[in-house]
Amino acid sequence: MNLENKLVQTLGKEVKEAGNQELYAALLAISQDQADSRRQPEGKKKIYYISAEFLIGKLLSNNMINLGIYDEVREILKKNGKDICEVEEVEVEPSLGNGGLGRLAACFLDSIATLGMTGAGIGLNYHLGLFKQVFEKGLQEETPNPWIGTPGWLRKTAVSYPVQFRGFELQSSMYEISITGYEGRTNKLQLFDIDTVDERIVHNGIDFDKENIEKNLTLFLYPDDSDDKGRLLRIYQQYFMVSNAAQLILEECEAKGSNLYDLYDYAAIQINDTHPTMVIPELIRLLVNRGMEMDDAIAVVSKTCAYTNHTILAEALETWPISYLKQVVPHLVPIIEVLDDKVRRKFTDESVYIIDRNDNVHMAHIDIHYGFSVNGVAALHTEILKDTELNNFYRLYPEKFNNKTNGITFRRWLLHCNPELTAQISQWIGNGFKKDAMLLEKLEKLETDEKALNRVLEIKKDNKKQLARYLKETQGICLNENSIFDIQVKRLHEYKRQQMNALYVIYKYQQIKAGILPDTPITVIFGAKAASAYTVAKEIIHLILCLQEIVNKDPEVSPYLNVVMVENYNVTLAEKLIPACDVSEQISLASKEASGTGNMKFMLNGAITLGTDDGANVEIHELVGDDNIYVFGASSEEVIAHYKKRDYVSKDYYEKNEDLKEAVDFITGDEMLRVGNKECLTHVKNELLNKDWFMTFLDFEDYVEKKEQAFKDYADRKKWAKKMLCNISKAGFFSSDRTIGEYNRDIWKL
Ligand code: 26M
Repeated sequence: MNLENKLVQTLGKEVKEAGNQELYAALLAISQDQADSRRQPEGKKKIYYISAEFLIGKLLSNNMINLGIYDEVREILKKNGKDICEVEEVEVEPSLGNGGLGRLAACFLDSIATLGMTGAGIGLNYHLGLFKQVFEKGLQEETPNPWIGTPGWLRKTAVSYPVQFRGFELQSSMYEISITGYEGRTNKLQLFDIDTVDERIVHNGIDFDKENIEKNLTLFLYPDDSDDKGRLLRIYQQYFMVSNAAQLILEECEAKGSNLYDLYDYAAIQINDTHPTMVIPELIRLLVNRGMEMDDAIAVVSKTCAYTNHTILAEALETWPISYLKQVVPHLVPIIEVLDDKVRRKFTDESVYIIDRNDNVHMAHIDIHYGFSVNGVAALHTEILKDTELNNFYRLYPEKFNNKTNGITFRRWLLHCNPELTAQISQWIGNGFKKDAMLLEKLEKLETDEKALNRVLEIKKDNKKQLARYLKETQGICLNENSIFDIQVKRLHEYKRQQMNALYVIYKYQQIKAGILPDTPITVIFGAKAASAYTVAKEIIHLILCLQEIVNKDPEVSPYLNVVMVENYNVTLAEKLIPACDVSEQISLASKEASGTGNMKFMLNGAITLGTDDGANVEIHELVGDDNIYVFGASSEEVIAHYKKRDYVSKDYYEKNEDLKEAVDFITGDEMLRVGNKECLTHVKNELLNKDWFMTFLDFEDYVEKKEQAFKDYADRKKWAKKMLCNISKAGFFSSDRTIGEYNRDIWKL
């Protein structure tokens, strides 16, 4: 049956007569059917990607693209007076991730299915996801983000396992979401849950009783871990996730013929950061329960599990007091003690012990000793792990360490989010790049083609108009379409240095006030959620919202400079913002951003990076060369040396640089205090003056200089278009298909 008839049949009425809600339901049903029909037999070995986060975004368009029916559906709708974009709006985005780590997991699932590999994602079914961000009186407030609708992509299965905690047992329910690859196979994202979770216990924003595990276990992604109850709940979640994973994996492998001594011939388990680390002792426990000798169990599990590190920030490396583990999962504690004991017998260096002298369990240490692979997520990051952060482990196990530079799926981050650019690229170089991203290099030859350069600029202009329309409709925000769109969207964190960008805004505001006007008007756009217990991060949001108020309402300044902070930045908004971006802000303190993946998405869509030599920016820099990126700031070596010597004093820079001093003082000046909260603003300012742990002041001068250079260069449209084309043509390396190919070649070996 052709697609249009099928749609009419599913709708039970003519397309013309259907509302967007009905169209969404019908297209969902059709896509589900087609995805199901692409389920192929499983290969002998399967990759299990265990992750506490899968930030998958809306699925309708993505799935229709991957199924090859998107263009036809769009035409059918159009013919009937319907707009596919409005149908897309009906879907609620699942917010099952914080940021880069969760989005990476989602891109990986797409690539695993696209490359035809047998694999599954395993995680948790958070009913209310991460919080939804609303701004009230210049401050971030958090509200629940319910996403599980009917109809939806999530399907309940009959699969269920018992999970033992101290004093009680919970029975799980497994849910599934089909992951269909681009012209590829269909795999599953398997999310575990319990039937007794009760959304009604949430009140007053996102508050709830942290101790009622039967009702709260899978309510939210990572509840507040600033207090003990929140941290305990997190251990409940993590163990629930991995116990289900372990039971599922053993069952599936046995069904395929494994005798469990050869588990690693049937399964590769990728541990995404340390959140799933307890899968190691849990698997050992289950194997011993089935009669295996402890040493054999440890050997088998060690050949099955591989660990990915996503950060060097000490505060983000998980350690759990052993007393917490005893409270939640006492049956794992003896296993962890055996694992620690073996380490102590073998090595004298205390820093590699699993349980330290304060009785804290270092989760990453379990992964490194009892996994067969440890990888970082960008070349620089892996080098820093080997040379400093994990050097003591690298010297013990050099063969385990390897790099896997992150990647992004081009289906979502080009084909779906930028259809105009995609169609144009297809016209220029054919469709091959959709499966082999390196073919984008063919665009290089167009860098001298005047018509092509103009077309690239025209597409960017169209995307800026579309973003302007969307933000007007959804958030009441007005954008100057003729301005430079300078965008920083990512989680709010001091190391990512949104505060440095805010200081630039103040600097520019003061310049304009003094009559020094930019060649082209500038719009600085921010989007960021702050962790609910992260006070300084929330104060930085307040700072930006105050600047938005002051700058945009100043008739002398607003024709030249605008500040916009979008509310509730998420995958859906990213898909609109990124194609419209001119300058991509990637300004973390060198050595602190493990990789970044937004940087890759912006580059692919023709934005020019303004960034430090950090994370994957280093690799972008190498690919495009000095002329097609704006790099500034101290190198990672310099930064690491400052930390070592403890010789960085932010006040010295403040005293020396007049522009910086004026910008910093502005934070608590009269204009700000008229619109903002004195306590908040004073605190931000004092943090910078007295701590500035992420060395904003160190890089400020160079940042301003390179940013001014970029804005000046923007006026030479032809030269700028060349830079854009260069960035697009070199982005192929950052396809997650490449990354997953490497994981499979070096680690999983499917
Ligand atoms: C959050 C709040 C307060 C203190 C620390 C954190 C925190 C920071 C980093 C928690 C976890 C962190 O690491 C995990 C993570 O999300 N890492 C990101 O992983 C992405 C995918 O590999 C990378 O692209 C990002 O650079 C990296 O930050």
